[in-house]
This record gives sequence, structure tokens and C-alpha cells, in this order.
Amino acid sequence: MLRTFETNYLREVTELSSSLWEFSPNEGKFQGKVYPVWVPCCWENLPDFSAYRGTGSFRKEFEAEGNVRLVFKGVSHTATVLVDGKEVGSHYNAYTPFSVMLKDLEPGVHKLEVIADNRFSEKSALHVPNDYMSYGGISRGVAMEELEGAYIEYIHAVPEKTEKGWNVKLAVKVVNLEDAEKIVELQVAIDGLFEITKEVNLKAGEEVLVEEIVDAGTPEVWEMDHPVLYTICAVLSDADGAFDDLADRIGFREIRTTGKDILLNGKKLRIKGFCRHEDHPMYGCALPVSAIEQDLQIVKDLGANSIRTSHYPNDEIFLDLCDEQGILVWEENHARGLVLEQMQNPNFEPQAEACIQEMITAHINHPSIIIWGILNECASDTEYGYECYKKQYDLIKKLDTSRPRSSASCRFKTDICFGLPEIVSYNLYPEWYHDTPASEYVPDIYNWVQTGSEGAGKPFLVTEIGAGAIYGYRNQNMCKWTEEYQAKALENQITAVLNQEGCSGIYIWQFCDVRISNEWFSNRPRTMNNKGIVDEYRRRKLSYDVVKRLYHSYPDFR
Ligand code: ADA
Repeated sequence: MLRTFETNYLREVTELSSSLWEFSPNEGKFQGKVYPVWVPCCWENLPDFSAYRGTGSFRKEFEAEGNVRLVFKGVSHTATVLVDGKEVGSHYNAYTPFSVMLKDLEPGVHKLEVIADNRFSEKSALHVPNDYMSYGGISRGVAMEELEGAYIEYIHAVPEKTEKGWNVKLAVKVVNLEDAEKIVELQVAIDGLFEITKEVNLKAGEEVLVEEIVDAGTPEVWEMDHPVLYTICAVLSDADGAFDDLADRIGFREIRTTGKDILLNGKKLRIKGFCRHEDHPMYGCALPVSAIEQDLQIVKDLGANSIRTSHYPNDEIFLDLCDEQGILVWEENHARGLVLEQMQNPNFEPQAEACIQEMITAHINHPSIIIWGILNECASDTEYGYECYKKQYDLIKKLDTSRPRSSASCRFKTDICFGLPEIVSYNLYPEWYHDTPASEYVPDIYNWVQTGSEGAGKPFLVTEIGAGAIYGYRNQNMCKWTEEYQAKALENQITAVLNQEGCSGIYIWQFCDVRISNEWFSNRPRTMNNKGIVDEYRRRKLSYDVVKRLYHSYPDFR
């Protein structure tokens, strides 16, 4: 399953994931051994490969002919794609989708091989030893599409509030696969709201972006407690009739900032959220829908209204579920704690900017996404860092003007980038990494922003705050790592943040305990980040009931 709804009725699409493939490591003592695996799959979940850093081949046969497009929602972390033994594509970064076009494929059965590589090296500026795990494998869905002479690559449909209702800013990308000019008819519609038809002249091999602002009348608004979704369909036709189609979903909601407030449909939002890694002891980062859904049920039980996809774009199925359930999302490009030297890796900027381009191109229609984030805790206190942040914020603005931008900083009173985004965000750990009471530390940082930075007068978010606890470690002495200590620290932290005047909300670090890279941080007990309010098996710690009580006691709007 790649989405929670049908995206094509005309186009022939075959899911290649949700099935058995063959896996073989390409190095190490099991090199060449063949294992049956169910894809999506992280090899770390195979008994012999729990700490395997290397390359591995995933093989599958498929039957097709003509113009065939292979769609990969995520391969961790670098993919090389071969068909019938010939390299046909590659991609860096586990967390964004990519596709490979095979033109005029001979009829018959073909051999697909995906080589995944999870090694660390200078070539990889974003996947580095870190406080989360870079897994190896085909971690998200794979599909095979059999296309005609032209196809619809994407529909971007961004709702805009107007005096009398709503418009939709449309951008539909149409691709001509033939070596001859093609005239096609493009029809785009949302049942009951609008329908437009345009003739599109496609030169040989040309890609065309068909743009239009259409009046969508007065649709039902997407709200957290009433997340109404509309299906938008695009159809390509020629003299012989309709031959390609694509459907997506949108929600009519407005997110904007004014003064120190974040307004969702004109109301002052209070974010009560969690930072969540895509991580599970049974699946690695390849969580099935059932596991994602279980996490969302827990998030809602806790009274939370938002999830921050720390620290990378998430599987689109997660976003589909958030769209359907009215859960707000801060989605960010892939980066965690890269110091200046790491940002100066020549691969850093192109890889970070490619991640933004791919993230927004793929996810722009999701109403649940309310904030685009970048560069978690990178070197935003340096001139070079400032240039990188500016380029990436500018790129987001070029791709999508409908959402505010931000970045989670840990550069406390030295950050020089707060003049760039719409929202100022901080990761703070009073009562964990230092013993300053949260009730003193949060106002101190907030006041510095208002008096000592270019972030003055902007919305202010705490994008990380929390403490560690080892599940099952109970001790009335309440020393650090006990569940009792974490519960007390979170009580103080959440109260300090949500009572802070001018603060628009909080993301607790973090939802669940997660695996970290063995190579990173020896002083993480269990080689895990243990700051979850549930452990990796989603078993509740004492802090669960504290967070639940507090989150339910603060309304979603200020
Ligand atoms: C940072 C970082 C998180 C995590 C956290 C921690 O804020 O953004 O990914 O590493 O610290 O647990 O210390």
C-alpha cells in the first residue's frame, strides 16, 4: 500500500511492495546468501543483519511492456536500481520518493534489482552516525505503472481563502513520452466544486506545467475535529478517449501567522505535540500502516494535536492518516545536529535542497502539514550556516507560499537566523541536560528572543523538551533515568511552556524510545534514545499519564 486511497482508475498500476522479494547482502560473511523478505523491509530486522552496514540487493520479477515507471516511496539510504542487469536509476536519502522511467520496454518478464546502501561516508552528508538509526532496505512502498504516450506526473492543488469562499491554485505536470508532438485534453475536477478542461500542446519529450487558479466556491473547511477531504482528479484524453488519470486529496484550510500567533482557519492555535521518529523494534523504519495507526491512536489518547516528523520527511501513508484524522504535522527536511564542518561537506547543500524539493513536490497537497521545517539544530549561529538556512528557506518559499517556515534551534542566545522564518522554534532541555528549572529557563530564552534577536514579535514554539527514562526503572529517589524523574520533569516543562505568554505550543521530545546508530553515542543507555513517553514497544512510562492530563487540560486554541 502506497496511499490510503486509490490514485488511479485508468492508469495500470501494480504494487510491487506488500509482497515477497529476495534479499542478498553484497558484503560480509553472508554475502550472496538469499533470504525471502516481505517488502517494505529493513534488513536490520533479519537475525543476521541487526547491525549490518553495507549494501544489499533486493530482487523481484515483474511483467510489463512499453513505457513503464517504477515508483519508490523510500529506499534507505542510497538506492541503485537495475532492470535486467542494467542500471536505470539511483537516489540518495531514505526519506523522499523517486521514480525511474523505462521507455519502450520489451514485452515479457523483467528482473528488478534494488541495491540499498546504508553506509556512512563523505558521499552522504545527511545520513551520518546520529541520535537515530539510518536503516538499510526498501523501507517504503514500490509500484510499477504502465503508461501510454503521455502521463500526469503530479497535481498540485493549494487552496486559497478569498472574500467569498475559496480558490484552488492548480499546477498539473503533464509529460509527453513520445518522440512526436501530442495534443491532449486535460480535465481537472473536484466533484461538486469545479471542473476545468484545457487543451495542451506537448512537443516531443516535453514536460508541461499547466497552471490555473480556479474558483472552488464554498467547500467545507478542513478542521482538526472535522477533517473534510476532497478528491481532485485529473484525466488526459486524446482523439481515442481518456488514457491516463491521477487522483489526489486536498483539504480547505488556511494556516498563517500574524504577530505572535499561528492561525488555523483564523483561530489562534496551541500546538500540543510530539516529535516522532519512524522507528519500531519489529520494523525498523519500515512501519506498516497498522503500526503507524497505533501510534496515531496513542497520540490522540494523549490529547496531542500535532506530530513533528523529526528529522526528515515521513512516509506519505502517515500523512494520509493525519489528513483523515485531523492531526497537524510539522514536516522537515532531513538533518539532525549537523555542525559547521558537516554542513561544509560539498554534498550537504545539494542533498539538503534536493530533500526540500522532493518533500514539497510530493507532499504539498496534504492539509495536515501546517509548517515546513529545515535543518534541526544545525549551525544557525555561523555566517556560512546563515547562507545555507537562507537558501533553504527561499527554496521553500519558491515551492510553496501557503505555509509558514521554521527551524528547531539549539543555538540559544547565539542564533543569527531568526530573521528568516515566520516562526521561531527552540529545542530546550531544562531539568535534563542542565538543572535550571524550566519555570526559569523557558521565560529567559523567550525574553531573549523578544529583546535580543530578529525573532522578536514572531510566533514562538518549543520544538523539543523532555527527559530520559528507562522503561521499568522505578525508584522513589527520583534520580535521572527513573520513570519518576521523567514524569516530574515533563510536568514542570510542559507547564512552563504552555503557560509562557506568547508561546504557540510545544513538541515533546519524544513520542517513543528509538534505536540510535551504534557508531554515534556510547552514553545512550541500550544504544537507544530513551526520552519516549512510551518505550519502543509503545509501553507506557509513568510520564504518560502526566502528559495526558496536561495536554487534555489545555484547549487546541488559545
Ligand atoms: C536534540 C535533537 C534530537 C535528540 C535530542 C536528545 O534536540 O534534535 O534529535 O537528539 O537532542 O535526545 O538529546
